[in-house]
Amino acid sequence: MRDPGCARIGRMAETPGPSATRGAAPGRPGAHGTLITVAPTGAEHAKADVPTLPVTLDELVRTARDCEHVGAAMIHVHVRDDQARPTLDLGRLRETVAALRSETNLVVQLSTGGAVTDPEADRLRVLDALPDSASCTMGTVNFGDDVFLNRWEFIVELHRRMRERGIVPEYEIFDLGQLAALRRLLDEHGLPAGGHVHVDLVMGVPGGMPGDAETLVAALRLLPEGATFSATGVGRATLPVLFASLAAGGHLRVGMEDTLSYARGERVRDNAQLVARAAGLARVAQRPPLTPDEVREILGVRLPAGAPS
Ligand code: KMH
Ligand code: ZN
Repeated sequence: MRDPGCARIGRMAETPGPSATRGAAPGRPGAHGTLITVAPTGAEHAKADVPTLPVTLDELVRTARDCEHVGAAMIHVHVRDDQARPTLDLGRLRETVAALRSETNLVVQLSTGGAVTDPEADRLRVLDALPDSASCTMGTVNFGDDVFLNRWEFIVELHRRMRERGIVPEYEIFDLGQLAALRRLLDEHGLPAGGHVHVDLVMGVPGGMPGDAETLVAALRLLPEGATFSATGVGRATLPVLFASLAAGGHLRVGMEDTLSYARGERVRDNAQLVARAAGLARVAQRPPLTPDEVREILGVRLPAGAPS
């Protein structure tokens, strides 16, 4: 039997017309304010090269508190092992989710993207840590000199398990064709947990879509109707994407996962510096930072079944 969500999704999957384009205006849910997500660590940078990168649980919790204080509402988390290497160890992920829940009010999102070398089984197991939200990348993309592999069956399995557990996905989009894949996913497998579609446009990865205003606008007409979106510009795309997203009624993801340079010739001091800048610009745009509880309401985030509160 087709999922009850499919009637609505069937309409979404039609070729986007003028009404989908109109949806890009500040009429999107939550567009009176700005969801600021911090992505503090990632899987790519080495602690030896970036000594201020938060890699221990203590460093992560301290960063999370500082970022919440200056306007973040969600945290996108990659964890590291004792040698500061990326890991998807389930015990460590559970401990991290618990610590962030007890020390902050942030919406806790775990990465299922991991590092480019992580096997699918380990990436799926991330969901057993029962975060509020998890990333779900909508296709394979060249990633610098590497390949970030996301097969169709794997994507469907992530989506299915998140629905089962009540974890709200953030669909990560590295290239425009991945928005067509998102429409197919929703059409064939129904709305995600929470009943709302939220997308993050990850722009400026070498191998993916460029990080500029024209490409962001092109992405908007491919978004499912009623979806919200954040945008992330990697490296030198950070500021063009931030301004374009704010102007288009979108939300922001910032952090040291994506950005290590604050200005020409100036290294980022810490994640809170990037969040504070995003929050200041969001206020200037008359779209001040949304609180974590406002974000829960917009994205449909509830504590996943079985998760310790
Ligand atoms: N580290 C990248 C290979 C995600 O977190 O879901 C993938 C990534 C996306 O960062
Ligand atoms: Zn990530």
